[in-house]
Amino acid sequence: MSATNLRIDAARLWDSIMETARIGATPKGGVKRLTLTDLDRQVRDWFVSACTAAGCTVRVDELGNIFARRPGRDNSLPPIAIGSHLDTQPTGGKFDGIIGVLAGLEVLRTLNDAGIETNAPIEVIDWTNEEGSRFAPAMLASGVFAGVFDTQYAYAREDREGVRFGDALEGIGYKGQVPAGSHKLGAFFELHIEQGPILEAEEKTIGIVTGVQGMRWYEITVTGRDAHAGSTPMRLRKDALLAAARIVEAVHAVAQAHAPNAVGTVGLIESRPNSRNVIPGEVFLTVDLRHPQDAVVAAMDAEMRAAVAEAAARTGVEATVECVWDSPAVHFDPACIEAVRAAAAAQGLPSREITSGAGHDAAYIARVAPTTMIFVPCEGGVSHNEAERTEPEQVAAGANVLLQAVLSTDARLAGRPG
Ligand code: HGY
Ligand code: MN
Ligand code: MN
Repeated sequence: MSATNLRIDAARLWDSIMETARIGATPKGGVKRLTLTDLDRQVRDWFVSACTAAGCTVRVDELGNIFARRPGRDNSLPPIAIGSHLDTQPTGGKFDGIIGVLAGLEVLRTLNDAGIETNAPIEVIDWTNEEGSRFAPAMLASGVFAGVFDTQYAYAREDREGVRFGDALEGIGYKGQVPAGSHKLGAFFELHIEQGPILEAEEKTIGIVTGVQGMRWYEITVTGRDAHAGSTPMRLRKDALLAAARIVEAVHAVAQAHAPNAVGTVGLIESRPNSRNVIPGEVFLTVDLRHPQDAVVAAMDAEMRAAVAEAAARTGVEATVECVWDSPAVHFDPACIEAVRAAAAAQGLPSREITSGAGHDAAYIARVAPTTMIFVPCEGGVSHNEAERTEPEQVAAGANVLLQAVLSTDARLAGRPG
């Protein structure tokens, strides 16, 4: 069989997804597998064992990124890499991140079954802490690999209980010795569910991802004064939660002002002392602003900061705003994008170009290697939700485009016709 007609084993890939979904399975059918928890360790162990059984050498870097390498004809060449993440949101689904890692494993298994030797090595990667839900910011470990953050910054990041990233990493036994970013990648491909409604609405099977929108994360602390809910007149209150409510409304208004492509979200809010008969004296909340154009993100930043100051003044409280993450818009590599387009066309799969609304490790890896992504639809565009769903046929179609894009890129980089 010619390599261009090679297809993955769809049932084997789906079984792998369903098997790993049992690690951290939630009663509502989702997966809760926060980064650097024992559940993360369990799925990592599963992944390392499966890659080892597929004949790979496995290395772990100092951020816990796992690199499973299948040798090629010329192992002096930088590997062509495939990857994504195995960590999930607290109310995550079975597919976000996971299909990108397991489709990479399926590509290795398919090449093994067919006895195909690629020119360059192929490497499948699990990037630590893509979600940023437990340890902000998101894409932390791929960011260190790409030189955006340094290792000590990552190790010092704390979760809301004050646990340090470096200690949690050591705790699950995945603090490797390989310096982060110490090897080159010949190219990087990431398969992911779209996590939005476009592909399903347009009945497209493949998203040819051309880039990722710009995004910024903020931490806001509102300081008022604890006081008695019964004996404090309204005019004397310094109600931090009232100011926070006004800030939530303002974030929504800033996004609406830059419709239709801007989004703004307050996702995490902690009110203290959180007692029903105490006026909240302090509130901690997060803001997530995104737009495909960096200039608009900057404008939204200024408008949000002004709105926070106005809400604080109006409520008689103080508010501080700290930008904790700024990920500029990213444009992927034209040759990698073309490899995805050609593979989808050759397999007769309806496709369309799309910019990613969600952040992905590919956004940072694009700084150090020719990179692109492949999207497949998810039901109702719903993700970061336990009901997240895609179909076996859609995952298989994405994995077959991934396989063929990787093979054609390997041929192109070797100077052979694809
Ligand atoms: O936030 C994001 O877009 C990604 O899911 N970490
Ligand atoms: Mn993801
Ligand atoms: Mn996610």
